[in-house]
Amino acid sequence: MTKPIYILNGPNLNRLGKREPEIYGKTTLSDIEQYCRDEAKVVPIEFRQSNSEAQLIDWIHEAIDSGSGIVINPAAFTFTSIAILDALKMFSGPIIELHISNIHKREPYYHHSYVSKVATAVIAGLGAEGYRIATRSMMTLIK
Ligand code: CA2
Repeated sequence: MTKPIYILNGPNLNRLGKREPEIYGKTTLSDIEQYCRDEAKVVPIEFRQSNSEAQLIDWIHEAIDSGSGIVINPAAFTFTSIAILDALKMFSGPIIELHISNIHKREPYYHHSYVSKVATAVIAGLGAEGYRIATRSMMTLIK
């Protein structure tokens, strides 16, 4: 039985499609979940979102025990959370850091990612399509 790919989403991403469509597009997180499931086909996906740092860390621990790969859009925790970095360091499989927007084109406080220190790859600026690409790439990485 293939171990699941964890696709974890951080704070405010549950509001996607509802504001700032010029930056984040009009696609909702539930549309994105469907893109990932369609792309993954028979590979199981654990698609989760939380506004809580502690919850995200608990899910990373779950992935350490039961997951094959982690795709993570940590949202604002990207730039602040050494706790998420520490949790990801314990994961032995591939990690894809994902951002809908190109964080490097934005304000300076979006330029330094802690998560990039442990990411196998980083995707930024491809909009919701980035999730489809991340899912496809993760399936290659876990083979
Ligand atoms: O581009 C991304 O995916 C981000 O990770 C999104 C974060 C931001 O802090 C990062 O710099 C880049 C913010 C997510 C805010 O969520 C929204 C949800 C709906 C509408 C607008 C923002």
